Amino acid sequence: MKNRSSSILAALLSLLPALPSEVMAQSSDGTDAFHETTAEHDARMAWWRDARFGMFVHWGLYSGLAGNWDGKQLKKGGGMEWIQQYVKADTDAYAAQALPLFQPKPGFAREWMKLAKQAGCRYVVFTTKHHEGFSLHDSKTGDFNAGAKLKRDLVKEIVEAARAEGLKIGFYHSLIDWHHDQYEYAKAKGLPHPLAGKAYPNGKRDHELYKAHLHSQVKELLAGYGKVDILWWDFSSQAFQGDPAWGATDLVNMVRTLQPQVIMNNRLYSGATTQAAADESKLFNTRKGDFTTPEQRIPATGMPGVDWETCMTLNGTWGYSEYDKGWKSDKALIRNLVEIASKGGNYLLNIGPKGDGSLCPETIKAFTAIGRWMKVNAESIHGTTASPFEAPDWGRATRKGGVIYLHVQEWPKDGVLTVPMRNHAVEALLLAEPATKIPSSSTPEGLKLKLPKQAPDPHVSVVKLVVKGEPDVLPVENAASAKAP
Ligand code: JFZ
Repeated sequence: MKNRSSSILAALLSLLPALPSEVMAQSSDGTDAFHETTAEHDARMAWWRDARFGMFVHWGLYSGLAGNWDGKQLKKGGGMEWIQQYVKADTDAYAAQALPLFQPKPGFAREWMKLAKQAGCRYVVFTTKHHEGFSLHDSKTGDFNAGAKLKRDLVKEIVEAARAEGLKIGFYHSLIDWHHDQYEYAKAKGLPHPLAGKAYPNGKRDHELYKAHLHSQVKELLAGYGKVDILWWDFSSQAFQGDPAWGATDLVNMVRTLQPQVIMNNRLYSGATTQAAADESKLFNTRKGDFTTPEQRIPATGMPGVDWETCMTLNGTWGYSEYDKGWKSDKALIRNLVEIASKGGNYLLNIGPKGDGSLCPETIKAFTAIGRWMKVNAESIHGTTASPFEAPDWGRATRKGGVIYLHVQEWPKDGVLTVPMRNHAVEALLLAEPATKIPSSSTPEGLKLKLPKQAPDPHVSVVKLVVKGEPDVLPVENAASAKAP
């Protein structure tokens, strides 16, 4: 029987109004483990919002296969971390080919993290386990992991290398598992599995046992490696998600107990958003994750009030393929970073190291080019918020309080840049040539800046513009129509 004082307390508590500042309260469908105020939420998200740029790493047994099956190129195209799915191999056939080719050299992760650091990345998210089911840590749960197979703890090695460069740590963890013998792929509608449509080789399966495996490995990962800053789940379908699929409520509760400050994506409940949805920002629900993950694309506009991160490959594959030569140009990568920052999002740019952990020259070249640009222009990315105005013809912008960073992509032929704002300039200078002051004048069409003849950067030149007062923005049509005839 309940005692009298506790029932009085319960009665009193029920009289209290819901706190208006409380976001992500327990929902009726029990999907939420976040209990925090808006202020607490903003404090937890602060470093992530400032970061704007991170490195994604896809590295696992598929990396050694490098796009080959039976010793020859499987097929054209990307997504080679899915090779087990493409060839419909069971886990034994897959491991027999892939394991011997996965031979991490000592100290492999140091090169990744140095490359990320010099590029201006603030965080790194790496695959602790991809869909193939092979865990990179020394797991006591099962025997398909680096500890059991290689006598290594690759998660520890990667985390230590990242910390040595001062990078925040993100764990990608696949919910989908093509190895575990209790994963009931027949129930996992809408999710890939190499044996889909075939009977379970072991007769019956009990998905609850897979969930227990998932939870216990996540627990090892979150309890054993110090502070974890990001958990990047991957992925669900509408038909298979949340509690039935992954025991999401319990999983998130456990995660938040072990790592109260961790930031999570929403893929415990949703798929990869490779397609734009008309009401994308409205679909987002902070009860189901801290940020949403447009994949291989940049949303058409920003999503005010929604935290989002575009993840993208350098070529067409997440996991290494020796055949994929469709590398994005330095210009495209730098402009993507600028575009994403101008819309208030983060850019998570992928590398796919080889089976020995080394990087191909194209990967090094790409991140080095970004680093060269960031060395001059990082202050226009880190700690900024979205542009106060729509993208003008000449490029994009970001903002840091009273400072507007103008990312000039099309250098004006007449040397005059029109900024669609009524404000007066306090100061304007090029980040590449800070000693040269840029003359400005306020006109009805906007703020005109007289730029030097030559763009200092072949891809994006950045003007730092300090203005008086809140941005007083002109509609971009007006600013554009004000161009010289
Ligand atoms: C997922 C993974 O499958 C992929 O290997 C990679 O890790 C990426 C970051 O995340 O990508 C997906 C997931 C689902 C679809 C497409 C890509 N989908 O449903 O079309």
